[in-house]
This record gives sequence, structure tokens and C-alpha cells, in this order.
Amino acid sequence: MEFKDILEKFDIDGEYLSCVPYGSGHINRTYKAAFNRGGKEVHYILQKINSTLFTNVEGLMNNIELVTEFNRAKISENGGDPNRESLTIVRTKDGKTYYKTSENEYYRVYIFIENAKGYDVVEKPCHFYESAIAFGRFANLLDNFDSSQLFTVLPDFHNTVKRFENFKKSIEADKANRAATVKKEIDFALKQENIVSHIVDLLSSGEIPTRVTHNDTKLNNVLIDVNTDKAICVIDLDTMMPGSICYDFGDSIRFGCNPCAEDTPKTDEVVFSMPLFEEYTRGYLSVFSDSAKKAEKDNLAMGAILMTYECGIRFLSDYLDGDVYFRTNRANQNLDRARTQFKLVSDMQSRYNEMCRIVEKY
Ligand code: ADP
Ligand code: GN1
Ligand code: MG
Repeated sequence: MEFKDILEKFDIDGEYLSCVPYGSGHINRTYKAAFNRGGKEVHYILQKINSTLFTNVEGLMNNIELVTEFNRAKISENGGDPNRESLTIVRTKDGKTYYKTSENEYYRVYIFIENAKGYDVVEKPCHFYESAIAFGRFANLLDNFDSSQLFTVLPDFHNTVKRFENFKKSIEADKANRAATVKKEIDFALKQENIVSHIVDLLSSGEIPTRVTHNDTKLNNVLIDVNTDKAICVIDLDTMMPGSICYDFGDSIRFGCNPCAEDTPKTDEVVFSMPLFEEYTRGYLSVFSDSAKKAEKDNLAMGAILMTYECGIRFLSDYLDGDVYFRTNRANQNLDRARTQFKLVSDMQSRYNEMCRIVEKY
């Protein structure tokens, strides 16, 4: 189906102009659509939902609708602009939150947030600090939301122990016949076995509370105002489900505390940035400290190491499986992503005490 015909199904006022690929997500396919509304060009985000991964699109969209409606009401109460500070679902003409084509493809539309950008690397430290404020506020929002209404979209998403088991299965299966060429990376990852259960154990014993978390808190999932450098809106709400703030904190750290892109082939230029770690910690704990338990704060640094490690083994598993999960547009991209994560893990491990001291400071 043509984009124009798909967009026609949604409740959008205006004449269709164009629809082009947009953004750099690894999971869904995102497009920016333009319409002419009475001489003014207006924009929307069209997303083809990855329904191979998200098998219950109804449940997924229901989660997003519940949380965005709750968020929008709070923003309005505080005098903010809900169309800019929250994702806003545009419904289909028959009132649904998504459209299913006859080829079983699923699409959704959001209001496009103008003059804002999701950054793939930290260009200004204040952006990273701002993203911490935004994710900290989002954690507070979810903390005040009745989470029993939410459906668990991807069970065991950040169960590092299961991720480790799956990684070993990928090595064993060696579907793409690549294991022999990445022995060094595999050995590094296997050697970390003693840390994989750290957070999972604390969650199952209840020492760390299971909260509803965002679960994909990288910098490019926060839109930053291009004029004011302020964080505007937390996006990419597909993975909101039970989790740990240690992992939400950690996912931001693994992505942002690196001067290079996540998939840089120049692994030797990857180095963990302690000043950026401090920026994020300062921002996050300035808004999400009262509700955070001591055991959570004590494990933020460990959350960063483990989240980075987990992402590393996910990338390496996908490389071994033949690049079937994360979108790639060149050879070895998943391998480069894995190498980046492992370099960060090893840097963080050697500076773990310093990281803990920074957390304590804030
Ligand atoms: P994925 O799950 O594939 O990562 P995202 O929902 O994160 O998809 O969207 C991909 C990119 O599209 C984002 O990083 C961001 O740059 C852009 N984007 C998404 N939603 C909006 C929006 N409502 N307004 C403006 N840009 C958006
Ligand atoms: C994926 O969708 P995106 O690009 O924001 C992935 C995350 C990974 C991330 C690595 C549903 O996020 O878990 O941490 O890539 N999302 C899913 O960049 O698997
Ligand atoms: Mg994204």
C-alpha cells in the first residue's frame, strides 16, 4: 500500500504532500509525512510497527494510549503544551489507535514535534543533562500511574540472565557461521558470567523494587528543542513495562557516555566519559531521588555496567544469528555495536568506584 493511502485512513486534515524515512531507530520504520493545511505545511510521524517483535499491537497501543493520556492531562494541569511535551496518537477515521493493512502490516501516526531533535551522540553536555531530567520526570510520572493496567509487551526484556543464556545458544547454533571470527568478543562476554545475575537477583528478592519503566532510555528517545536546548518530550514508548530504574539509568549511560556513535567501527576511540556520567547522574537524581530506594541508588553504577553489557551481548548474538533483530545498513554493524559496548563495560569496570562516588555525591 502507498503511504498516501495508509495516511488517508487516519484522521488528518489537509492535502497529502510527501512521506520520507526519518530518524535512526533500530526497530520500527519511521517516516515524516507532510500535509498542506490551508496553505500551511503540517507534519506527522508515520510508523510501521515491527509486528514480528510486537505481536500484540492492540496491547502495545493500549499501553501507549493509557500513559500518553495520563501524561497529557498532567501537562495540561501544569499549563504546558501536551501536543509538544507528550507523544500524541492520531487515531484512524474509525477511531482506532493503529491501522492494519490487508497484508497484515500495522501503522500508527503521531503528531510531529517540530523544532526538536533526537541526538545519536551527545553534542552538548547540557543535552545529556536535559535528557536525564526528562527521563527522571518520566520515571516520576510512571511512579504515579496505576501500572496494573499495562500489558507486558516483551517479557524478560531486561532479564540479563536470560539474555546471557540466549547468547550462549547463539554461539552454539552459530547460524551465520561467524563465531570463529569473533572469538575475542565472545571470550570477553563469557568471562562476565559472574555479574549477569546481579540486578535480576536483587529484583527477585525484592531488595530493588520492580517498577514500570521506559526500558529504552537512550538519548535519541528524548526530543531536545533545537532553539532552547531543553528536553521536550520522551518518545519511543513501546517498551514501557515492569523493570528497574537501575537499568533505565544504565541504558542512558551506555548510550550517552561515549564520544562516538553506538555503531562506530573505530572502537579504539570509544572511551567512557566520567564528566558525562556526572552530568546525567546530577540531572537524574535532582528529579528522581525522593522516590528512589537506597538499594536502587547503590546499584545505579552497576545498572550502567550491566545494561551496557546486556546490550553488547544482544548485538553480538544478533551478529551471530545473521543480523535478524536490529536493523543494519552495512556489514559488521552489529559487531561494531557489540565492540563499542564491551569497550565501555571494561572502562566502567575499571572506574566503578569513581562512578559510585559520583552517585553518592548527588
Ligand atoms: P524506534 O522504536 O525504531 O527507535 P522511535 O519511536 O524512537 O522508533 O522513532 C524514531 C525516530 O523518529 C526518533 O529517534 C525521533 O528522531 C523521531 N520521532 C519519533 N517520534 C517523533 C515525533 N512525535 N515527533 C518528531 N520526531 C519523532
Ligand atoms: C533498540 O528502537 P530503538 O532503536 O530505540 C532496542 C533497545 C536497544 C537499542 C540499542 C525494542 O531501540 O532495546 O537498547 O535498540 N529496542 C528494542 O540501540 O529491542
Ligand atoms: Mg527509538
